[in-house]
Amino acid sequence: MHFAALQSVDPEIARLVQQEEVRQDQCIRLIPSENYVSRAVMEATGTVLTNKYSEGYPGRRYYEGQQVIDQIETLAIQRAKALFGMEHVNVQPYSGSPANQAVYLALLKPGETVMGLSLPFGGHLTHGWKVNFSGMTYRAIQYEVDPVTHRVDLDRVRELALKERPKLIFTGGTAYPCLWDFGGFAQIAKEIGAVLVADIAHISGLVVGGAHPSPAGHVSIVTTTTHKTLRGPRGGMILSTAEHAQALDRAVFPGLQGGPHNHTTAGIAVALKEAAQVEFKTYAHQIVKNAKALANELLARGFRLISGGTENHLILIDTTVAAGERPSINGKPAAKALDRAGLECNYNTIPFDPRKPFDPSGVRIGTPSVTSRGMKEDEMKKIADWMHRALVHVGDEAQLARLRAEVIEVCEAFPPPGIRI
Ligand code: DSN
Repeated sequence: MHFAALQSVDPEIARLVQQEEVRQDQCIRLIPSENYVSRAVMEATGTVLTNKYSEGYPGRRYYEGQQVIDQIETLAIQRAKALFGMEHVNVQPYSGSPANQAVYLALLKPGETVMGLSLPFGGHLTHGWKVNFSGMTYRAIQYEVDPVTHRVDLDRVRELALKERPKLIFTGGTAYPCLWDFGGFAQIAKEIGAVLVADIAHISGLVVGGAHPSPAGHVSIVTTTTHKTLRGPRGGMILSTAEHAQALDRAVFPGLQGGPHNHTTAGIAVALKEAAQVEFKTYAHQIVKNAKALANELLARGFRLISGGTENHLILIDTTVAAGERPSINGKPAAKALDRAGLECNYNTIPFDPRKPFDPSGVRIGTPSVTSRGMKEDEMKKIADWMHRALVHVGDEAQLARLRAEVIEVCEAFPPPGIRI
């Protein structure tokens, strides 16, 4: 892209932005929570909307001059309601953690009980993990996955829920490669009178594209980021039944935040319009097809995958299991070697990990970004092969550089949205 003004005012930052653009273009981005936004989304976020304060909500603001901003926020809300099938939407949370924070503020008093999937088992910090505000402020009960299947076992969740009586139950996570049974959770929540929240940050694009069951009709509250599979700008949303609308809106503003980031709201509105197109359904289904193809190719090369594969966009690999010429390697050095070969991922804990989160046993990969650039099953085979070879040659910089060159050549044929298309 051209940054004429930026180039002239601050060539140092312009150069770094351009370097990042090239980096994103020339590597296989496998971090499952990342994506490439379209040029339209990027244009909407880089506008005069960033100049405006709009504390409050459409029609009820604390600043004048909202003639245009109100229309933008209303469009974003209407589009989200239609796509997700929920009665109420707040598009102002700055991201996923603030969205979840608002849910707590609206529904729980400090010391009351929340239940969520434990972080080292694939959950999220804000679902009650001890070093997060959620675990420090509330009484957090954490469920885990089954040691054999690596799936959430609803019988155990129910047992725990009946014993601990949480007021709030979170579903959702960041490293869970299986489908969520929102209906099953809803029955448990109903039995104990808890409010059920679906944090669909990772899978919201799959949900609107019909590639993952929707939580609508099962849960009272849905939270999501907007920049993962949904392919919007960095932001957050809370969607709910009418019953919780007022409390959630008050929690976001004035409870937690000041003025909404209007340029982000516009970008979210554009992304939601894109997600309503038929092409997005094809995209969402291809993400899952690619993830399954990649998982199968990895299994064929002897990789140990948590849950044995994937049902969504992400794959969790236990890199400590050696196979043939590939040695046992911890997640962190594995992720670093893969990055040097042009395959960007993150190291991650695996269920029942004997190692620490900063040096865990696995890596987490996913297919939203490579699918956005048009890669399909054939390229997944190449990626699995590159991953295998990079981990065979983990300390061999010349081999990693050779792989890097192959990666760049293949990337050249798949222009990423927002960068070359
Ligand atoms: N940081 C996000 C992820 O990578 O999954 C979750 O918030």
